[in-house]
Amino acid sequence: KKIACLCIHIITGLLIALTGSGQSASAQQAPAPINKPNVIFICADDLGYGDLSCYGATKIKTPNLDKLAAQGIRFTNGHCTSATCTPSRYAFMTGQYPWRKAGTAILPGDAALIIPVTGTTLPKIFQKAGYKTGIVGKWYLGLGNEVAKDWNGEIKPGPNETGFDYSFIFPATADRVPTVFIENHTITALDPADPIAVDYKTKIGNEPTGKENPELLKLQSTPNHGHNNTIVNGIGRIGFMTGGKIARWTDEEMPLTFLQKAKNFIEENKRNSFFLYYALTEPHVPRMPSTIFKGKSGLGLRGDAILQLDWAVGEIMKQVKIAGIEKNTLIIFSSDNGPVLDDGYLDGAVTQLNGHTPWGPLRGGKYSAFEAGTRVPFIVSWPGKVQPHTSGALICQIDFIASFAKMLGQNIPAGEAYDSENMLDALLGKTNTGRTTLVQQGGALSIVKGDWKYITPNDGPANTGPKLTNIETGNLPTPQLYNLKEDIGEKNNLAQKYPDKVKELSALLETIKNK
Ligand code: NG6
Ligand code: CA
Repeated sequence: KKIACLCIHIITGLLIALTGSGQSASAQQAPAPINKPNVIFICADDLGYGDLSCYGATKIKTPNLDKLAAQGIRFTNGHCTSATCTPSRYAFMTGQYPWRKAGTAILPGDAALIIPVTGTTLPKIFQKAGYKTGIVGKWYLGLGNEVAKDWNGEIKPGPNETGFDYSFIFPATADRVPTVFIENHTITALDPADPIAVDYKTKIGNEPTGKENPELLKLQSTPNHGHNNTIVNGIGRIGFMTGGKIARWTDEEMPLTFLQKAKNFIEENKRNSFFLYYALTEPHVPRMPSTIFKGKSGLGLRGDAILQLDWAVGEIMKQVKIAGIEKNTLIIFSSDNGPVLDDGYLDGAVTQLNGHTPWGPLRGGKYSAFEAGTRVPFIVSWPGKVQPHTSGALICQIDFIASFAKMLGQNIPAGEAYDSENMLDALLGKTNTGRTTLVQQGGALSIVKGDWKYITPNDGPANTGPKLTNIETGNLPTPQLYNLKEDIGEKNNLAQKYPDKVKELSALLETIKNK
């Protein structure tokens, strides 16, 4: 009997350790008050405006996100600032347009931290208001003070120094080494006898690479893209790594680990106000979802990854419900940039597209100045508080800082986060009017004002090229002007017809640039 009893204790202890629900009743505080709702920002990676059924997709079904949208606000003019990841994330973290600062473009996987450790950040706004803050998922804003760093010790500064009480991340992208989890400052499950080293310039160690040993790959890299350095889990990566064998995640379990960590964070903090930034990796390359999702969408691994993403969002919604905090939890769902099909691997995204349109009615995609680069799914749900509807308000993730500062009565020091505008009323559906202007960053900068969009002249190629991602960049050596209300697909360049409009918008852009 004693042994049985002990067993039960051990099992309970194990369950608590695994699920993180070990908070004793006496230690519990009151749940988040209604004026300080929990905020969960779920950010997908490379998900397009047309990738969800609630945004018009017919070849794929995303029931959980459809439900989130149906119970909240579905924004049709919601944006990230930039058509790639790092600058978009820099923008919502700092409230500043990324193109103001050099070094905010796509980073190598060993880059140093690019977010200042002093100064306002989105999570710090919540921290100052007494929230517990956490990030789970993709980081990609650099780590440490130097590129050269010891990955085997404490790795900082990083998310914990820029406003997160808790962090469970991978450093860069899933296609870049090191393919490990970092919890707070240290790589998880790292065996000191097998130290890890990373190099982005020259090969280190003696592990096979995609270039030398393509026969070892389970997912072929697309020729010309690279993605042919160290092979991890049968997939060629960008960058070289050696060591840390046990610590490496496999692609199939990595998103599930993130999901569990996100659920734990919700469970552990259900009695106080919290801010969780849950940075999903789907459907970014390499698309290698958990095996139960493989082949389920009929659209190749990209579609399967979207099904997994939708499921994970449903799991978070369930967790919020189980925790009993549905009525005081605001969930935002969006994406860090627009869609891409072939971003480096032969994963069926192109060959099995089957008529799916990840960009919806928009032109371009990831890397593009056209709308599909930065206009992304954007959903806000807060049951009981936010009335379900569709909003055409022009809003951007960069506005989170000023909006939540307003909600929480926090001041932003002068000169900080100054590109962030208070859009709280739009985010909560009290108005369908948003920003009057927004600067968008593809390769070229664009400015939107009202119905008009002006794309600055740019000498870059008009297409990333059929041998690469094959996306229209929006580059043109002459000005482009579109009326988005009449021409959402940006087909009809009106620059010659309305030279005054071009002048007005280009002058306005210069003013904003010089701010
Ligand atoms: C590019 C990679 C692409 C992807 C992207 C970052 C090549 C040819 N392409 O440089 O595969 O990793 O960087 O994507 O290396 S993002 O969504 O994180 O910005
Ligand atoms: Ca991205």
